[in-house]
Amino acid sequence: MKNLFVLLLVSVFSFSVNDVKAQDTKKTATIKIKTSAQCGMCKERLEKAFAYEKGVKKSELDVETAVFTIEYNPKKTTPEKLKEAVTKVGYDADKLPANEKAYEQLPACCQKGGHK
Ligand SMILES: [Cu+2]
Repeated sequence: MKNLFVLLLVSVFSFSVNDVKAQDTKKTATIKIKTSAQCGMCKERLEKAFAYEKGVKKSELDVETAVFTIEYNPKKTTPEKLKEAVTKVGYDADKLPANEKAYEQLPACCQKGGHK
């Protein structure tokens, strides 16, 4: 009887472990943000900033289209927070305007219209 109880306990435990694994696969979401980035320096600046951004797993800016693709953990951050983080680096994020102070600190070639 005692053995049966232990067996039951073990199977309940392994079920819950499987549940955690199932959730793991859903831990990543992707967002694409249209930014005002201009060049390769902008790309480096944004990707470097996002390497330390909470919940971000991977980020990549496409210089041609200025679209910033971010893979993130939806439990740790939100699209709103990610967009705000982009504006804090000095770039527009979709409809959100860049943080003025951060924008002014960008080299001239990285400001809007710097590359024409
Ligand atoms: Cu630039």
